Amino acid sequence: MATQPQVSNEVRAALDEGRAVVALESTILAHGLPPGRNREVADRVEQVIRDAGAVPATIAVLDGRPVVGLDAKQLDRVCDPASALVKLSRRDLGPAIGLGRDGATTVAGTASIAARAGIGVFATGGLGGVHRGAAETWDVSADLGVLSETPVLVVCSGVKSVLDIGATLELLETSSVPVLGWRTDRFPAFYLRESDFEVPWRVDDAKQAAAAVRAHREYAPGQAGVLLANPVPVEHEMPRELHDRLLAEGLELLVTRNVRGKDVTPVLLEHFHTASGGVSLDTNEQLVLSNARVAADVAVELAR
Ligand code: PSU
Ligand code: MN
Repeated sequence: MATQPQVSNEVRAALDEGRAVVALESTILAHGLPPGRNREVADRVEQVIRDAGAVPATIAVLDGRPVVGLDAKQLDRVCDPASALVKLSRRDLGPAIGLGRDGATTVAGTASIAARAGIGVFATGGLGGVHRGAAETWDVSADLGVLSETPVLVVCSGVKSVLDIGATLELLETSSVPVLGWRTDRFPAFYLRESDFEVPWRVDDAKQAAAAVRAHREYAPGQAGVLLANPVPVEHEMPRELHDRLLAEGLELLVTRNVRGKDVTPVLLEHFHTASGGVSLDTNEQLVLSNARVAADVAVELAR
């Protein structure tokens, strides 16, 4: 028998009663935000979801068990750098669970566990995507492949400008993943509200978003998820000059330090956070909170 996910009582009750549940990832806590701040964000993001009438379910793997709906102690553990949690993409779930290890789940890892637990809506900061230079390095986040095979709505602020956004959007199209812009015609670029790319579809409220998701599940019944792209609130967008400078530095840093594989995203994020004196941290937190709010509103609408 495979290990069953450990689902918290609160999440279990909500799922049984058909109430709205929003999944949350743990990589952003363990590897995307600095210690201390990560724990605060963990609480705030859950509160935003509760305030909107949904139940949050933060997901990680602890002691070889996928946990859906971390409690306060478990969140402490995920956010404590001393736990040294590894980053679990979907391919890492089997080894981590089978060998009884701990880990923080990425979008790919979280979406897989969420779908298995019956959760259809997931909020995060940024989706992984095609890295610049992927034609040479082959560095394409598993988030894209998983989204093409996992029936979950992912609400995020697009993908970071450190990625090749055009290539990422092409791959989403190839994978039959619908991309919806939340009150925008432009695909957002995480720290920035707009990239150079348009979104194929725009929705202006939770009703429209839920209608698109419902119809997608019915008429495109492969197993593809849906991406809902919500730009960071305008007052929290990063100044463009600062952003462009940090991006150039960050990309340079990857080359000089020879960073590869799953370390690329955390190293870039860390550079942004330290070199911006915390400006990017505020942006990061605010966009996650905003995505959580939108995800909860859509989850409530889907549960009607
Ligand atoms: N984007 C962010 N912050 C993050 C991540 C992405 O703005 O913390 C994390 C997510 O967990 C995402 C993962 O699934 O990075 C993608 O990593 P990779 O590029 O190694 O697949
Ligand atoms: Mn990668």
